[in-house]
Amino acid sequence: MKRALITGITGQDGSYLTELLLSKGYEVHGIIRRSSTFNTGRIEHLYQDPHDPDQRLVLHYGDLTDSSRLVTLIEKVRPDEIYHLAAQSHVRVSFDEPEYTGNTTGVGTTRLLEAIRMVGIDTRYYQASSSEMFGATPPPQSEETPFYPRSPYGAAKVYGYWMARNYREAHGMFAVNGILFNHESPRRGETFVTRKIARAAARIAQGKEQFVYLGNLDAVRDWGYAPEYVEGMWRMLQAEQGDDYVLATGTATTVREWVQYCFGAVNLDWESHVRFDETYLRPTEVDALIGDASKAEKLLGWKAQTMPDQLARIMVEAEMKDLDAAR
Ligand code: NAP
Ligand code: G4F
Repeated sequence: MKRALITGITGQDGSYLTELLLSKGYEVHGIIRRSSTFNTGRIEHLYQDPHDPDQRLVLHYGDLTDSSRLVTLIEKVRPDEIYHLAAQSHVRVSFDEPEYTGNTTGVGTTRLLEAIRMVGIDTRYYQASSSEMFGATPPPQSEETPFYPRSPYGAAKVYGYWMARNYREAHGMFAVNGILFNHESPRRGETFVTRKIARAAARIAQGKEQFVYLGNLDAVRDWGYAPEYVEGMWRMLQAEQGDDYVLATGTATTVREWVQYCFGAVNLDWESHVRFDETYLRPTEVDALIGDASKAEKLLGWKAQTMPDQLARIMVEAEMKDLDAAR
C-alpha cells in the first residue's frame, strides 16, 4: 500500500486530495496545527477511528515553523509521496504579515525539503507553487514565463519554487512544482473572492444580507475547479521524472464577470448589491492571470473540465443548499 504525507490537509486542496488518495487505496497521513477550536471541518467526513485496525487516514500535530517536528514526522511516516500544500495562502493578508508569510510559505518549504534530505528517504515531493509567481508578467503564462511576484506571498512562493528545483538538481530528489492557477470550490476559504461572492449572492437571495463589499472588480483570473486540480497533482507524482507543470483552464474572467455569474444564478441584479470598499485593494495588484496548461495536457493527459461560469453555479448552489439545511 502506498503511503502519502500531506501538509495542509485541513485546507481546500488537502481535503480533496485526501479523498482522491484514499479512493486510490493509499494510506494517508496529514499534518494539522494545534488550535483551540476544531480546524478539521473539511476532512471531518473522512475521519477514521485510530482504534480501527484498518485505519488509512492518520493525523499528526505539526507546524511548518517547527523543523525538528518535520524531521521526526518524516522519520516516523516514511512516505512514498509528500504533497506540500501548507501555507499562509492569502495574498492580501501577506501584505499585513510579510514576515510570517515568508517564514511559513517560503522557509517552511526549505524546512520540509531539508527534513526529507536529513532523514534520507527516497520519496516523491510535490510543491504547491502558484500562478501568483508570474505577478506582473502579462498572460498567457506557461512554465517558461518569467516570474515577477507582486506580493510577499508571491515572493515566498518564488523562493519555494526555486528551493524545490534546487533539491531536484542538487540532491537528485524527485521534486515537482505544480504551478496552479486559481482553483475554487464550495470548500474554498470564505475570504477568497469567489467564495465570498458566491456566499453573498446566496445570502442576499435568502434575505440574510443586502450588500457585499468588494475591492478591484477589474482583475482577471483563470478560475478552475479544485477537485480536478488535485488529480493533476497526483499525476505529476506518477510521471517518470520530476518536472514543473502549469494547471489552468486557459480562460479569462474578471471579478465583475464572476459577480454577474453568481448573482445571475439567483436571478438578482448585482449592481444593487455590490459596494466598493478600499480595504480589499492590494498595494500592488496582479492584473491578469491566464494559464497555458498545454504541457500538462501533453505529458500528463490532464485538462480542466469545469469552466468558470459552471463553477460559479456549483458554488452558489452549494451555498443555497447549506442555507436551506441550516433553516
Ligand atoms: P488553504 O485552504 O488556505 O489551506 C492552507 C493549509 O495550510 C491549511 O491546512 C492550513 O492549516 C495549513 N497551514 C497554514 N499555515 C501552516 C503552518 N504554519 N503549519 C502547518 N500548516 C499550516 O489553501 P489551498 O487553497 O488548499 O491551497 C493549497 C496550497 O496551494 C497552498 O500552498 C496555496 O498557497 C497553494 N495554491 C493555491 C491555489 C488556489 O487557487 N487554491 C493556487 C495556487 C497555489 P489550518 O487549516 O490550520 O489553517
Ligand atoms: O480570491 P483572491 O483573494 O485570490 P488571489 O489573490 O488570486 O490568490 C489566490 O490564487 C493564487 C493563485 O493565483 C493562490 F496562489 C493564492 O494562494 C490564492 O488562492 O483574489 C482574486 C482577485 C484579486 O485580484 C483581488 O484584488 O479578486 C480581487 N478582489 C476584489 N475584491 C478581492 C476582493 N479579493 C478578495 N479576497 N476579497 C475581495 O473583497
